[in-house]
Amino acid sequence: MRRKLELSCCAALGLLAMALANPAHADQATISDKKLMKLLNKAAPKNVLEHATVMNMGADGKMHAVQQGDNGFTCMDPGGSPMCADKAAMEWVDAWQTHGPAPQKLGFIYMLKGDNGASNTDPYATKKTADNNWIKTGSHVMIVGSDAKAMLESYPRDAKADPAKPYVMWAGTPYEHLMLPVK
Ligand SMILES: [Cu+2]
Repeated sequence: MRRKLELSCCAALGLLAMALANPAHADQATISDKKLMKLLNKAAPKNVLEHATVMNMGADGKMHAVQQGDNGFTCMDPGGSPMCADKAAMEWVDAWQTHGPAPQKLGFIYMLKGDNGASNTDPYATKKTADNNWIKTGSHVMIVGSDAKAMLESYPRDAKADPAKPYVMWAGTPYEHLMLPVK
């Protein structure tokens, strides 16, 4: 049976990180490698995708490489939020998921197809509640990692953000990051 999870881009990434770390964590929908490539086509520029490592989850819950890349990007579509993340961004995801310190790096993520929605204030929320400031962002890119701190200072960091404009997500947490709409 196939089930679609409503996950934020970041919750989805975390899920992927967990799946990578723990193959037994197989509680999600799977898509064919072909469909994955089609979805990823809309999530990042063609050239980036062509040279990226592409990961997909099999029915057994294990991640497998659909494509081995050489440009430092990893592309995947956990929970219906296709994305391509660079190396530092993948480290950031891991830190967030394991509640560790955010890497002192700048990471970058393409999400040109948008996300499934996320809490703007709770990094660990997986669905909308009355008070978790759920927000859905269209085509965007993300700047992550603790080296982004100074850059984030000039952007709105309100709990209720306008996703049509650049804003800081998860402000005040170690995992605050910049959301930049591109359309
Ligand atoms: Cu995103």
